[in-house]
Amino acid sequence: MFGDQKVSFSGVQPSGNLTIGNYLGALRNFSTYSEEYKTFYCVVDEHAITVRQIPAELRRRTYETLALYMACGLDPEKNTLYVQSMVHEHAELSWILNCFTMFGELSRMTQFKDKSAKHADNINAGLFTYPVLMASDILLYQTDVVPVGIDQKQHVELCRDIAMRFNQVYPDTFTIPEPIVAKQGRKIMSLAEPTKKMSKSDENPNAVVYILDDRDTIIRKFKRAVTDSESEIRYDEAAKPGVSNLLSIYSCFTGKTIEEAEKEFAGKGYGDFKAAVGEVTADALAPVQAEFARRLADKAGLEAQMKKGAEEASYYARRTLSKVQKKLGFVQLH
Ligand code: AQP
Repeated sequence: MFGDQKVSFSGVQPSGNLTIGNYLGALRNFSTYSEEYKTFYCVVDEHAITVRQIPAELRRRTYETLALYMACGLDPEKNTLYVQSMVHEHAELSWILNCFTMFGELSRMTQFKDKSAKHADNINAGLFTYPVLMASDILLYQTDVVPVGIDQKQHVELCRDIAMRFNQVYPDTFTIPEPIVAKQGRKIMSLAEPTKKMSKSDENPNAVVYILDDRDTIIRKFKRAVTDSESEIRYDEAAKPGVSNLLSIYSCFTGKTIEEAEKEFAGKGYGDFKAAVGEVTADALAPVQAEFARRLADKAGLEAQMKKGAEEASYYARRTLSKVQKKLGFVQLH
């Protein structure tokens, strides 16, 4: 909360091409808050380097992610859209909050366990303390709500614990944020291994539908999606993870309930069903892709937005960081 205005904050890593998981679980929900809340949406490039990145690709994806924010309906006049590394307070608060976060807490984070297994040759300290930087991102803006997919809920819960611990020692410092996890699209699964989350860094491109995939590619990927050896189109995550994931995606893109979708496909084969999921996905993404292309072509416009967004964000970030430094006993020169 800043003054009497509630705050929404979230971020997306430019660590790969964005997927329909990122879109349905997070991005498309960001604009829900644009009218009533003060909103900060950040391209979290500092998080992305916990895994090795190719510099030219990281740079390109940073522009693309910002263009996608706008293409997903985030008006830069109503939302503060910026790049994390351009606001140095994120990294500074992160150091301070490291001193308020327990080793045991970080060891329990599921994403750390998953990513350290996947990148066994590079289990760096940043991968371990990633949730502290994320807590800093959120707490700098006195955030009330954090719209995220279910995989990030554990990190927002840790952020709450860190904030409460800090507030206990230094009262009234941080607003305690709430994770907001959408009912639909909270965890879109891989098309190749539907018990695994769809991730932008997945090495198998057929497992993932990217927001920017063309229509034919989208339809082809859905046609190849792993299902099961039955023939019934029914939602049952445990017994039929592939079909259930496709039903969720269909329901997210059409606005129909799962029950309505099940009825619509009763008696139909998997082939028709998969083709229909591909069609509705391609239809829904077409306007986002067109707007993305328009925004991306205007490099100077994106850079002007990066500058403006960083200036706006810094104003709020500085206020919180100064408050924290003062409470801690750091000397303030005026
Ligand atoms: N499969 C998903 N279903 C629903 N929501 C998802 N999100 C990610 N994958 C899914 C949500 O997207 C937002 C941005 O995610 P992120 O960039 O911060 O990183 P992540 O959660 O680690 O996402 P990825 O795609 O799996 O990235 P990589 O492969 O780099 O690790 C978050 O709100 C997230 O919940």
